[in-house]
Amino acid sequence: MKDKDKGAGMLKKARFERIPDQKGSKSPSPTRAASSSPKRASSAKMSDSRPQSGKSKSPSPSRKSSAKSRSSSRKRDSISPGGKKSKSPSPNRKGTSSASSRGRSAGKKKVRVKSPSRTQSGLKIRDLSDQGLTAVPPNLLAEKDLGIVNLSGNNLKTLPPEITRWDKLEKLDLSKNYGLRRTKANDNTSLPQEILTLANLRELIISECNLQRLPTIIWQMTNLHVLDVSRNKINILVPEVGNLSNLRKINLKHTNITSLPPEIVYCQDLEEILLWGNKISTLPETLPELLKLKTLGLNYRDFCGQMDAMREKFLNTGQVKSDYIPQIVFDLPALESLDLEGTKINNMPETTNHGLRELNLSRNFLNVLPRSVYNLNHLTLLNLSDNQFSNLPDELGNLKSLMKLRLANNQIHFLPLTIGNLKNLKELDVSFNRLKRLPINIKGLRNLKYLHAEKNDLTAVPDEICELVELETLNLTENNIHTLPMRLHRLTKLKDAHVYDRYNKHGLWLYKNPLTTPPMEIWRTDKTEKIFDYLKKLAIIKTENLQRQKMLVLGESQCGKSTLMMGLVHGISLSSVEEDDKGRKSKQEDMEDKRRKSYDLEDKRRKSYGSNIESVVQEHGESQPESLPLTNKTEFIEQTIWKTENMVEFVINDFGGDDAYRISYPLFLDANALVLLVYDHSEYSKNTHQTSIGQWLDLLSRYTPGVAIKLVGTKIDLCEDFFAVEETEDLVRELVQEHLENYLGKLRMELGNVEKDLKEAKSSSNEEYVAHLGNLKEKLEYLISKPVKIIPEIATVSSQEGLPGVSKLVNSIELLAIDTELFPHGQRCIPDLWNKLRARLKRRSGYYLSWEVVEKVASLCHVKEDSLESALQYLHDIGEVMWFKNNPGLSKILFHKPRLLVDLITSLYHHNFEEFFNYDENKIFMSMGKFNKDTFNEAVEIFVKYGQISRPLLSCLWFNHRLTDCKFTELLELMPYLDICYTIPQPEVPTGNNIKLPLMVLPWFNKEMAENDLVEDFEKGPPENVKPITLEYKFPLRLPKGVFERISACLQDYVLSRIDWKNAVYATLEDANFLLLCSVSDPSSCNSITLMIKGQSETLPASSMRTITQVIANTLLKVEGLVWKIKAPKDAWLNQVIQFRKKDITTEE
Ligand SMILES: Nc1nc2c(ncn2[C@@H]2O[C@H](COP(=O)(O)OP(=O)(O)OP(=O)(O)O)[C@@H](O)[C@H]2O)c(=O)[nH]1
Ligand SMILES: [Mg+2]
Repeated sequence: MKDKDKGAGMLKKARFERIPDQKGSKSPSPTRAASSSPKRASSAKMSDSRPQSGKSKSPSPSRKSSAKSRSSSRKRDSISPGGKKSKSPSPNRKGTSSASSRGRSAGKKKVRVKSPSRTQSGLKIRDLSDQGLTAVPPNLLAEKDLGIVNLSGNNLKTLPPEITRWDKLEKLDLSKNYGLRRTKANDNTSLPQEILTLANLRELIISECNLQRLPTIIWQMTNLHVLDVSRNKINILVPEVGNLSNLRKINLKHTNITSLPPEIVYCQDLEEILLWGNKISTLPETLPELLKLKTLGLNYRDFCGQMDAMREKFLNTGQVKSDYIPQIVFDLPALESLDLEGTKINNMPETTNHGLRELNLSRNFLNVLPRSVYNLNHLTLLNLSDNQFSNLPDELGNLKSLMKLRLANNQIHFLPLTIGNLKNLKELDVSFNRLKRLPINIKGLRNLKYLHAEKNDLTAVPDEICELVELETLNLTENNIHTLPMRLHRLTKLKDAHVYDRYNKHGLWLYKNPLTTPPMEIWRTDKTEKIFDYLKKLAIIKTENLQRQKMLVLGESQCGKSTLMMGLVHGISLSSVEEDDKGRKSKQEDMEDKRRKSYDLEDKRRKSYGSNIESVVQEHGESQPESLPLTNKTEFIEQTIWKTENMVEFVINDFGGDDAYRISYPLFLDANALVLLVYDHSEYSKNTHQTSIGQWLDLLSRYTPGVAIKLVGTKIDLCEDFFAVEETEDLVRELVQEHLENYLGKLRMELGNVEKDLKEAKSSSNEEYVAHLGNLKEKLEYLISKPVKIIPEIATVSSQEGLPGVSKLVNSIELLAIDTELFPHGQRCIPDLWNKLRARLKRRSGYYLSWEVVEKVASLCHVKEDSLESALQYLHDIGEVMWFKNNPGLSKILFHKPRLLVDLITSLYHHNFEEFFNYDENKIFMSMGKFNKDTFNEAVEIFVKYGQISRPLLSCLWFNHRLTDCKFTELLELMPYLDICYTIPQPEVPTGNNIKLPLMVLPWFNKEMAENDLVEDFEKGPPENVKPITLEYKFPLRLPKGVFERISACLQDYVLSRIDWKNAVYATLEDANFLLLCSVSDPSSCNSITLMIKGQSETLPASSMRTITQVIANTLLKVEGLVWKIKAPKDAWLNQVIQFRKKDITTEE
């Protein structure tokens, strides 16, 4: 019998199942078969003393009667295949009648299964069953290489001597040949002597041949592995069966035998003895000698025989002991399945059935189990239903292999707490008991699929049940439950409610409970969605102190992020935008329309977003300035505030996906935020994985380890059909999983390498290098423990009409926001003073506030010094301010109007420079910058090629900000702290031609590559005859985009002069020159950076080295998930000139 998980769990009547053998059995020693061991003698003794044995306690008489009544009530309630109804009101039934009728019709029709024509070993298979043959056809006898011959259902009387030709025959089926009948003991005609020549014959089927005696020749066929003699009324199995020393399976069903000869144990390889359909009264005492016997198929009920009511009553009340099941049954060491259902036992002896996988003790009078049962560590099924148990011991938790535990119809008041240890449990049936509550440890049953707790006294459902995410059925019918846990929606596999699946209650069942939450009109349903929606809403509404949270919307350019935000925030779909367009514009403008459609959408977005962002609008202090041409691509970041209908509030940062903006991402990434990682679901494939999802996971792993990520697939309207959407979803899941495993795999491999290096380094007395490796090891361990958290459920949406999937996404975002495991900071009680602080800070003018001002404002609001940091962190988390607490350069200033910071950066970075720097369309360039077309183009070229911006050009770029000279200078001073640029001091006397003179440099825009011979030039260059010291920074996970450029920007404060390339920096310092070079031409795929440094002489330029390495370290350390290893000469380590920890840079002497 196969173990079917599905449906099996819901069977009302206890069922007993076999699990296929998974254990290999050893062959016995040849001596064992014939020996008469002391054990055999002792088991014989035990059996003799049977009537006196009796260790079990008698069950209390009072329990018995109520057990019976509960049992009968349960039966009344159950649905029978015959169509008996359930007491529960009108539940839905699912496919029951059709299934049964299908079953019946299949039974009538005789289906002939076509057998394969060759065996696995390549021998022929010949099926001549049911052909009315009276003799074996000569052509069959002539055939060679026969492996299997099926002659069943014919009218053969014997086999001819020519069968000797079937020398390779492995299996012979002679069943249902009634002519083989044989009555006399010495009549061998049915099976000729020649059969003994078939040395390869392993399986002989001679069942249902009307034999009264088995042909004696069988007992000489010692090569047989399988012998089936079932359905022949032979009455007795002769001792000669012991000759078949290779026998593995013997089928003796319906043979009228009443016992087995003791000699059966000489068949030491026996794994299976089938005895069903016989009235077995005794078993040989020697049976436990069969060390491989897995299956003993017999009806154990026969042992208790016909029982009168009086005896049954005595057994029920424990006044007599039920010792009629032979002790040897409990001593079969390899037995896998023991079915004692309905054997009326009231005690069970200690067992040594160590191989037991299934134990069915249902429908008995048991109230206690022997201790040895709890040591059966292979047990996968334990059925104790319909007994008299009132409790179960803690040892139940030892049965770690259990997959099915059936305890229905007992009088159990409490489940032991150790039940939570049964990690493999898939089915737990505790219905029809007296449980008042389920233990909280139930949350340990992570694999549980079916939980039946019908008809108990449960007054509540523990919240922990919401952890059982595999649950498909939760039957709580007829209890005393008033409220369902609010997090029940986490049980995503619990989809149906009040339905039947093959006569069994399936899904969530709640009938006959005094439920008020949710109310009846909600819970009476056949889909749990309605119930879950209600509970979700309730959970959100009931969440106290829910603070506004930050949401980062990231993904490839044009994947549909901003369009989705329109749908999410305003319910506006793409088609409604198009409708609006049509209403407003004439036909002649069609061409123009198409060109500008994207701008309108952008305009619309801006307007709608704007209406929601009071604080953001206020930050400008005036209406939106005249805007330069817009495209439908987001420029850097669009910020908006979104409050859902259920009052969950977010500040959304919708990032422009274009590459141009990547350098500034890190400032706005935040590990406390919820990330929506958006990708185009219609275009997703293995090939596009890296660009659409992979690179974003990498980015987040580097900058925000541990961040929570919700994957959102857009444009499902462009997918072929529903199945394509689902298929892609599976692929996304698979590749994302693979991606993260690869990432962790790399970290683990690196950790292994570092540990090895560390061992070697420890013996080299190079302390500084050991410290560097130690740091690296800690970082790797930290990152391994903190991978990004991918929310398992992927949202698939479309921004077309109806916004399919969007409301579900809103729902799941709301739930994520109240998940305290993901966002522990999301619910906190905030002192009123902090809100006062917020208001006062916001009222301040300027782009940022110095720390002194912040402290002053705080003291005015009575926010004490020791809570100022927490207050600012809170305001940062809710998006009201930006405070870079861990950034040494920025930690002492506060961006109290984040929108202004965004605008400042946005004005420098554009994905569409050509469109943007259109001299003819923008009078600003002429009036502000005093450019003519040529000088303008020249200045622009210098900017887009080398990243150098002159003062007039910068004035144009910042035109929107309407800056006074003073403010201009203030911002210019601020910019380098953002690590994206450096400034160049200007001559004190204006030169007049400042149109090309660089004022600010953004290394990100530098497109010029270093020449190949740069290293050689550096080595030969001044000071000559000094060999450079070379340091290599190795990045096993590659350097994220923009990091090299940020190092380049940060070096500016410490160098006297410099030359920049896209992939290199050459600079001079007081006492040294250095060259910093990427390993490959593209810094974004660089896995190592080389630093070459030359002092004035051969001595180490210690001070310069410390400064440069500290600048590099400080920049790299801002990337929390980045790991790097420094390769440097030992001398440099010993002199401690290589900096790798976070430190302020101090210039020596
Ligand atoms: N068919 C279809 N088109 C969509 C959907 N969502 C967005 N689009 C189109 O995809 C294009 C890009 O959409 P955006 O929302 O601007 O993409 P984005 O991800 O914000 O792009 P960036 O701002 O550049 O990062 C636009 O032309 C939209 O009309 C959708 O669900 N279905
Ligand atoms: Mg966008």
